[in-house]
Amino acid sequence: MVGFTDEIGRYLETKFGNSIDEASERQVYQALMVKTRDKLSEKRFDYNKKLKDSKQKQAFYMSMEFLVGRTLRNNLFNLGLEKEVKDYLEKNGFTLDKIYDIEPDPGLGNGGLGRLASCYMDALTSQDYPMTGFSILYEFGIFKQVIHDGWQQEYPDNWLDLGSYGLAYRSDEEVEIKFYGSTREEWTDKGLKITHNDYTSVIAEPYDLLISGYHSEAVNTLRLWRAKANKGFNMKLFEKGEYARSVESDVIAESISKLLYPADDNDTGKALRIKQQYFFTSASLQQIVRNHYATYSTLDNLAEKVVIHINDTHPAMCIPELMRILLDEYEYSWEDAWNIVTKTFAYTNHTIMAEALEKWSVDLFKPILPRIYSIIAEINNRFCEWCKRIGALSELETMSIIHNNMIKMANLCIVSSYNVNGVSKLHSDILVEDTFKSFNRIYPGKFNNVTNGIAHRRWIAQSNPELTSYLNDLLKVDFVKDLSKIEKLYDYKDDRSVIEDLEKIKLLKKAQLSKYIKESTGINVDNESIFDVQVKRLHEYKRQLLNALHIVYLYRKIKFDGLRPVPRTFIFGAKASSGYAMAKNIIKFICTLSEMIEADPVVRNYVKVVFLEDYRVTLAEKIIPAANVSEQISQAGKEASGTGNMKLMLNGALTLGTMDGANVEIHEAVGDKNIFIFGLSTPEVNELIKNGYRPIDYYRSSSEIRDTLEFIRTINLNGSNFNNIVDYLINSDPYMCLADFHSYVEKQKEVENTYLDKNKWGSMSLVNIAKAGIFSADRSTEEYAKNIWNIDIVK
Ligand code: GL4
Repeated sequence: MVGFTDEIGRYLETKFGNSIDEASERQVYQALMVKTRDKLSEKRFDYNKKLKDSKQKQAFYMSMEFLVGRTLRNNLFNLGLEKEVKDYLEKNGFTLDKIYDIEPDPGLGNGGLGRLASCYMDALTSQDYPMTGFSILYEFGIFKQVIHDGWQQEYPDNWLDLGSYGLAYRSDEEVEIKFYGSTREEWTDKGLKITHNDYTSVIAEPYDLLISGYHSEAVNTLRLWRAKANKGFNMKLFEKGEYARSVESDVIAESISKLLYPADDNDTGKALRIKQQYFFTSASLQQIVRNHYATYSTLDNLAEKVVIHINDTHPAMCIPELMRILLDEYEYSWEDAWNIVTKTFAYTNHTIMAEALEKWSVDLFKPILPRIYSIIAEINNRFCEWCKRIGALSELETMSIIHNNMIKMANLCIVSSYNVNGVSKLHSDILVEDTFKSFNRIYPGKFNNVTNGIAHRRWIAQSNPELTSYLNDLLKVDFVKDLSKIEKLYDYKDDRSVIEDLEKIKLLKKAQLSKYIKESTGINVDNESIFDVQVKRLHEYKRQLLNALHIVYLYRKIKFDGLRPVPRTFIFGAKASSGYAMAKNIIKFICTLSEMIEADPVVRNYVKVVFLEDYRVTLAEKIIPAANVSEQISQAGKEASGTGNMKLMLNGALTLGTMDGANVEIHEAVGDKNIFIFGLSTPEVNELIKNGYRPIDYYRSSSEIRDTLEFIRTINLNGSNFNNIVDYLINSDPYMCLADFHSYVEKQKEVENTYLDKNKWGSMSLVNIAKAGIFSADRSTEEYAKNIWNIDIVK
């Protein structure tokens, strides 16, 4: 049998005319990417055959974002080829890690929501569940962040130049997507016939990224659609003399798969976003229906064989699109079509932030998608009629799908799906008790919870091989296959020698990160200092600002009051959406603190602030294993779940957090003694809002707050001042940084004191690792598969 490394050698010879010892790193990279893809294709062939023969139910996961992260290491690891390849390359003078570094990090997502989709694909595949992901092949993923003079600047991320080797183009499965035009209703002997005329069409080209599982049979597909102009269509218009319209398709196609919208949890309300959403949902639905019909010659059993998951509201147009296909292309009656549709879709809500609950103005939407609009309007009419009949008329203002000339996509999803879930216990409770209370009353049993999880193979086995191999030797259980087994570590929570070993590994990971920090920022950090990490998107509700206020507090105390705290390195990583001015100000503020502290010969011995630019999956893999403290300090009730909190815990960081999102469940898992919880709870936040939150009262009654804020007014570095931030905190402070300030500062002191007791800290850290099993994406996806999707593994 020809071994994998022989194939690499042969590829280099036939493709480049080089033997391995003459090849460049780039050539070796290309050979590895292509040959790994081919290997997965082969494997997929067998898997697909089994899947087809079994005719079992399959899940389709629709998401505007899949933040896949680099693929090569993940694939070699999963296929069990990493060691063989590493040895082969080393023998020939190459370092595998350097080859990995050539791969661009496909940034096809903004943050947590997109990364979750990828963790779920990895986990389902590792467990042999049949699942296909659908999204867009963005030419430019999330922008590359460069910090210039403390300000974020955005640069295009041209990932496809070196990233495309992993993709397989499937020219045989192109589909046509129609925009604009008008619809015509016509009564025929078969009933009402609706035709869509004068439309502009675009072609969706499929590119497949094959997803490997860890020691599994399955290879699943992430299908990414790329938009292409429909040339044939152009010609017809051109002949009709409609020259300007003849190029419309080119213009639309050019833009649709051009770039990922760089806003996490808020919607910019752009026509292009509507087109992107419809483009990929229509392409995916057409393909699903076509394949189903080819197998069964009917769509009557669609819901028995297919479940389509809607990842937040972005793919909600799946719903009217399936209605359209059933009504207009397969001539189903409304009732029969609706009966199928309402058994096919399940929806996850990922945020309750008002600005993130997608709404489209009818005036914007209707001309772009006239037929889809008319279907949504009809769904809404029937829903409203039904509400009248069941006596829910008074709640229609919140539940109606179209209200005040706006289409509310979450309402469309709830009405049309058979299941709606939130992403942590707290978040799911808020959905039924508050955000979607009325819906929960009229649809009892439709709402439930699946707490998020992480692909632990990436987030410990691959990114922290030192810890993984130590735990493998110590525990002698296969926790990489089944993370619940890591709980065996709990038996060692009082074992000093294990605690010391873990501490040594942490120090090693800290040293590796320090080296990176030095290279990328020039800052020397002390590896013995507490590595205090806050990495996530920059959002006011996540309260990076509260963290910064504590840093200013420490700065003042050290400089003016002689405080000598345990040395600490505050590490930040965060992208701000390009149009989000306050978020960009906060980055500038943090960078200014960093610079100010570096310039102070005393303070810098105790505190360092490092802002690492371009936070992304690859950088997370470096930072997370090195963290001692995991900052999860969002205002209670605002962070739906968080998943970084889980990754950090699994790598032994202690959570300093509010009772928000999945922090609540981390607290439950590790117990009160092994976590640092502070701040207002969700009911307390709500109470304070009800009574009228006045940040100025906190400012007036606390000299610490006053001194901290007034000190910020005196900061003036290179002409920048932060009066705007101070005024914002005193006058509005929508996420209550001032209300939680004291509680946070007190907890930070406790963190510091605990760190001094190495043994205690080490034991707490160990307990966090041991109790992380429930946060594996294997557990979450198993819940989806069994409780919501009703799918089986492929045998
Ligand atoms: C998010 C939530 O903000 C985040 O708490 C959650 O972990 C993630 C995945 O469920 O989804 N919602 C949006 S929008 N972006 C997110 O990251």
